[in-house]
Amino acid sequence: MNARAAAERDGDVAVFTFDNPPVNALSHPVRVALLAAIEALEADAGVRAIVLLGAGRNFIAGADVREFDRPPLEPLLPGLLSRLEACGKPVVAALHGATLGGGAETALASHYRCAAGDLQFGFPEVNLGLLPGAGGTVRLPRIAGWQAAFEMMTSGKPIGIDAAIGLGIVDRHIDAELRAGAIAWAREIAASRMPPRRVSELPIPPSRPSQFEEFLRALPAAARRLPAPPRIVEALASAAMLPVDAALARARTLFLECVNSTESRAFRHLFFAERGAAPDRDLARPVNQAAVLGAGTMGSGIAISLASSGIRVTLVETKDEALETGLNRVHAAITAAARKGRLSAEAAAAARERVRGALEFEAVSGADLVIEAVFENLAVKKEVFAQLGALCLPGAVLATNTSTLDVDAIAAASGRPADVVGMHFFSPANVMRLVEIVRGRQSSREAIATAFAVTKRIGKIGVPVGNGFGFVGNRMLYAYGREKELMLLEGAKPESIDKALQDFGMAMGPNAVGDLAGLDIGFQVRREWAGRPDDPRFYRVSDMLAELGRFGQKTGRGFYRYDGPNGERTADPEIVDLIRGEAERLKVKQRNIQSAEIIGRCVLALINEGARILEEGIAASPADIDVIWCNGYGFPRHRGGPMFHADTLGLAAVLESIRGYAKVHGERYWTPAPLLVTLAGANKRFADWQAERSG
Ligand code: T1G
Ligand code: NAD
Repeated sequence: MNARAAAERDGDVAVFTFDNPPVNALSHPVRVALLAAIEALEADAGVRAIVLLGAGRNFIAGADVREFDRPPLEPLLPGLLSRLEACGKPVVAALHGATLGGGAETALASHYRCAAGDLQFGFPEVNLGLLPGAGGTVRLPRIAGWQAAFEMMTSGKPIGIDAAIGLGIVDRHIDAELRAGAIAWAREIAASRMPPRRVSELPIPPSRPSQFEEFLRALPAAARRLPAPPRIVEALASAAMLPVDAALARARTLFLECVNSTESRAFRHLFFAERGAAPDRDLARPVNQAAVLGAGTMGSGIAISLASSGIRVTLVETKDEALETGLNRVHAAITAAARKGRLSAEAAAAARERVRGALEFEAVSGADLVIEAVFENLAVKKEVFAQLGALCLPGAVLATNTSTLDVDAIAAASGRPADVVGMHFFSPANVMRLVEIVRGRQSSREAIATAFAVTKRIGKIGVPVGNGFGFVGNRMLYAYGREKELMLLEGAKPESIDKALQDFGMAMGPNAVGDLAGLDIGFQVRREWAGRPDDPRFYRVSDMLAELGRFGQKTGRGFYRYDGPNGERTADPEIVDLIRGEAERLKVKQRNIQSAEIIGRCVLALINEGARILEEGIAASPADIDVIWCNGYGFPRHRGGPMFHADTLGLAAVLESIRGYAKVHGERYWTPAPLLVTLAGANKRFADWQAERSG
């Protein structure tokens, strides 16, 4: 980061501009420059007031998160902001765009705050497993009260200009040119001889005796188990009970406890992994018109994302009622997004306008990008891509949303494999942020770059993966699911397996996920899977349920029953007998299985398969696997993803456990990946392997 931060004069007002692209993070050079400026400007008789401003799209997006893995360098932010607040001349913070974390704390340490309409003011530290460590827990409640401080700091969600004014955080809305408006106001303040208004000198707002216990109880159970959220409450409680300096010092101590926690390292690992550079950004082709083939579960979701992000979409179907169902789903979702305030009424109307339906295949002929989401059947997809190859514009990118099929075979059928890529969305496609971008043997750099550019434009995270059965996510899912299926046969109940993995932090247990996605989908895929293990126990329980028509939520029964008054999920005693019968038929002895074994077998199966995927180059880095599993499969973010978690456990310990399972359950599924053996033997981590490869 080439940090530039300097003061310039506008008559008797000095303007200090934070200019540290891309987000004006408060990196060490910026802090050094700010401290020097405060001392120089305070001593400069010609200066009567100081304005703080951010260059580019944001004021300040916070502390420099990259610096948290290095020893802290003076001046530290807490002390620097106390020095800013102590400045003898009025300091006006002129806010716009992202004003987050340390940026929000800088604003609160200033004496007056004005802002432009695009303000995003907040404390997202909790998303990084941290707490506001530079005075936010002391200053914000003095202005906005305890409830607002608690909500803003534990949700991590930013607020806009209206709410910021409503809470008294922002004193003045400048809708003209911000810089000029702030300078004029600063001059006004100086002329009025109003003393610097120091927030930390404001009275501590009253709090109820049980205020902070109530806050702790209000935290979701999962948040209570993490380091940061309870410490945010403790820092707020300290601010209510201790003098300012003691409260600031307590917040700093609690911050350091968080920054050194495994959980915060995991969150920070994902923060940067999710912002991995997209390849060949400048090779991306423009996409103004898209077409989506198939208006089913995925096609309609993909169309919603495209239209809501400004891209015109033609939704193509074969049958009238399928098209109508799809279009209704699209319009209903856009209306719901407007109702929830995710889209303004104008944006929703514009998005609806961008979607049109078609029953004739030729409707794809004008598209810059076609995303195919028809039945998961190779013959059907080959037929479709043969037509696309003939009909589409030269240079149009042809993407398939297949979950498991061979992208090279599909590409070959088009006759123009260079234009074909996989764009594997996750259900519901208008909600899930992940897209696996599959490079075929002949996919061009332009086609791949275009897929990444569109993925970013629709607000999703694109991860590059190689072509192979199930790519990265679904291939690992099969290893994870294999173990849960075997443990079902060995006597573990569906609800026990799901509870164990949810306690581990998975967003949802694998049996409940199966019922949600539809057990018929997986059954269909396994039937067509040439590489299916020749083992009668392999996914036998799911196959049996599908054969019995128990597809899950869509049929009211799967691993669970959904026939309660509100369709809620309940355990189904009948399932235990069904499985016992199958276990007897397969001569699988049933026993009591503990949570530790359930978690161990499922998670280590993930890690071992992940190591194989890295060896084969299907994933480019362990971090990519972590992004896929945390954004596509609900792997707990505070564990950083399967590969980061493996490094946390230690690869030697992981290998030893896998060898232990091999002794009990056989080497068929528990042969350790060679990469794992090598790294464990060298006492290295997956992160070291990645660092050596990226030089
Ligand atoms: N530190 C270092 N790098 C950062 C950064 C930060 N705070 N924020 C963003 N970047 C990098 C990012 O890695 C990417 O790099 C580039 O900037 C653009 O980011 C003491 C402890 C501001 C809303 O949590 O939410 O202050 O990939 O792709 O979509 O109490 O970035 O280009 O090399 O996300 O326009 C609290 C984090 C810090 C805000 C812009 N602050 N940032 O979104 O761009 S902790 C945050 C964001 C703290 C104090 C505490 C977003 C954004 P590259 P981007 P964007
Ligand atoms: P779906 O059955 O809900 O929808 C498929 C639609 O394609 C149907 O409406 C059908 O009428 C239409 N269709 C079939 N042939 C067509 C053709 N020649 N032209 C136009 N439309 C045609 O299926 P889905 O769940 O949306 O899955 C679609 C694809 O997405 C599959 O490849 C699947 O593997 C993949 N996928 C599914 C999920 C999921 O969770 N459902 C997740 C990721 C990827």
